[in-house]
Amino acid sequence: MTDSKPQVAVIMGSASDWETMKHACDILDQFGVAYHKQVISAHRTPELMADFAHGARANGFKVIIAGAGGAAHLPGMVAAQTTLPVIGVPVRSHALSGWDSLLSIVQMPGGIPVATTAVGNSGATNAGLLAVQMLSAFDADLASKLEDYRNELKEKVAQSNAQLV
Ligand code: RP5
Repeated sequence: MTDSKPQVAVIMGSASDWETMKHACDILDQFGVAYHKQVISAHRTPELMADFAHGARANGFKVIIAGAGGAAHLPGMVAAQTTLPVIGVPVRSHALSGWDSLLSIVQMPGGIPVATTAVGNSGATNAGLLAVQMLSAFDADLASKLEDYRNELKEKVAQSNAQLV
């Protein structure tokens, strides 16, 4: 995390979500995007959730990443109370392996979008990347870093092919 004003808020329903959500923060660190991270529970701290969502734009955030598991209402309920883009990360649950999380987050009613990622760590990684890509629409330096990132992915595939011989 840099010293500049956070552009991204990474929120999660419980500290138990951190093992997943840290993958989003790792990406933001990698791209030098300042972020704020916080546990906010839709069910256990509904007033805090509402205050956060209503104040998010005024507090300077550009994108919100929200991760939750089980009855994962946090992304949708935050999206209902802000017009900032919200990226929802379904955290893998113990009881239903994240099916519950995914369906809770993805099936939003028309009018209140949540950009839902894959379940678990890769979803959190992609949430970080998607936030960077959103910011890159207005930031040439980030756009350039994203090109480098994609080229590194291609290089890794090429290297993995070389290992097949
Ligand atoms: C959700 O309930 C959280 O997002 C978490 O994924 C799940 C379990 O929370 P804990 O009981 O581990 O705090 O609200």
